[in-house]
Amino acid sequence: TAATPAMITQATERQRCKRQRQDRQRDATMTSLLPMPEKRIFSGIQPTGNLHLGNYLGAIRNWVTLQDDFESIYCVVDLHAITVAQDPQQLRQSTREVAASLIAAGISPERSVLFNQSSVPQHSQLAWVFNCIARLGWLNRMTQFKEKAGKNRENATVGLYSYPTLMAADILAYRATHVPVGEDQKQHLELTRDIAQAFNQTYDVEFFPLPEPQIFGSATRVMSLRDGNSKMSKSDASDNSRINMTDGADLIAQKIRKAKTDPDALPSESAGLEGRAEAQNLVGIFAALADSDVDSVLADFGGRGFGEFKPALAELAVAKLAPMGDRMRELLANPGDIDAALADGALRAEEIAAPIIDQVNDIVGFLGAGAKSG
Ligand code: AQP
Repeated sequence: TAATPAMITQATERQRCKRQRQDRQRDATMTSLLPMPEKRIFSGIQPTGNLHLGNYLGAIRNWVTLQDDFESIYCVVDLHAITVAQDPQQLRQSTREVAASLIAAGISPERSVLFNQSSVPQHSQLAWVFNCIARLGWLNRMTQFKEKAGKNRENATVGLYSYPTLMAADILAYRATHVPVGEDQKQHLELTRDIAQAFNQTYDVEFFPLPEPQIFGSATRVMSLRDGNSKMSKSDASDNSRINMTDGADLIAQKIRKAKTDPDALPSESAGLEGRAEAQNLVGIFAALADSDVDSVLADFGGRGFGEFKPALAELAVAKLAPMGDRMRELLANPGDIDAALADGALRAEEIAAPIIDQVNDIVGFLGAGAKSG
């Protein structure tokens, strides 16, 4: 049978697509890709208030350990902070405080790269490219936006909505392979992997790695001390809901004493914590702080009531957290030193990110300083 005009159009379109694909492949081989890093960590934390026990046990403590085995890049994510209103003076202060907390917790600004996000422009550049890769449908599924925007969704900023594409850019501007986070960030990390894969497919390149989440420890999701069903969070209106890394010994003990519990004694096995959210949370916190596990804690405390358990937990929390609070206050006495450490970190971060973003620009087809392909 003779070819119809529609069939001819389809064949021409297929040939055009094939030619485009070949062109892109040729471009990609002309530009030899930067070698893929084997083990590189990126993680970030917002300067939006006091860091708390959830941030420490879910993320920061693991960051400290991972410094030994990975090339580690840690970032105070001030660009993310302005997705909700911030007072400029307060933002500057919070950025220094978070950096001081990280150093006090054991992040070494020499061994790791520690900086604030807005000092490295490649994060924003890549975020725009990813805004043009990610689909509305993918972002519409993000539960953090729904939680944070709440009922006043129409009034939420576009930045809050596109937060996950900036987070993908934070990680992939360094082609990081591993991302240590708390349980709550798992969905954003899955989106990062989707964006990396979609970029690679769109441009027929194996450029971005699909970063692995690293969610580990006995307290990957620390809950509020006032409600065992909601996450311990910086933005909770009640300061009694969280233990801040800056809280002194007396305040830590007082918050634990006041923590919501139930009237029953602790069980001897973890199955007995089912349906007891507050008890489960406090035992999980104890296990994480003691570098132990829930079963071992219950083996010691099973059959004993909160009247005995809470003072033991308070003593342990004070022993672990109070020295970090003291160290942080010492560091904050010299804000110029913190600024200098962050500025040095930003230079080192940009050294890694700049060639990666040059190559992204080249792959995408932007003409400019970094362009290699003709
Ligand atoms: N409750 C938590 N338990 C375990 N891990 C947690 N993280 C946060 N809360 C908990 C982990 O801390 C890292 C940095 O978090 P972030 O400050 O950048 O963002 P966030 O998750 O939005 O923190 P908050 O406290 O909940 O802030 P607000 O109240 O502003 O929303 C991340 O790795 C996170 O998983």
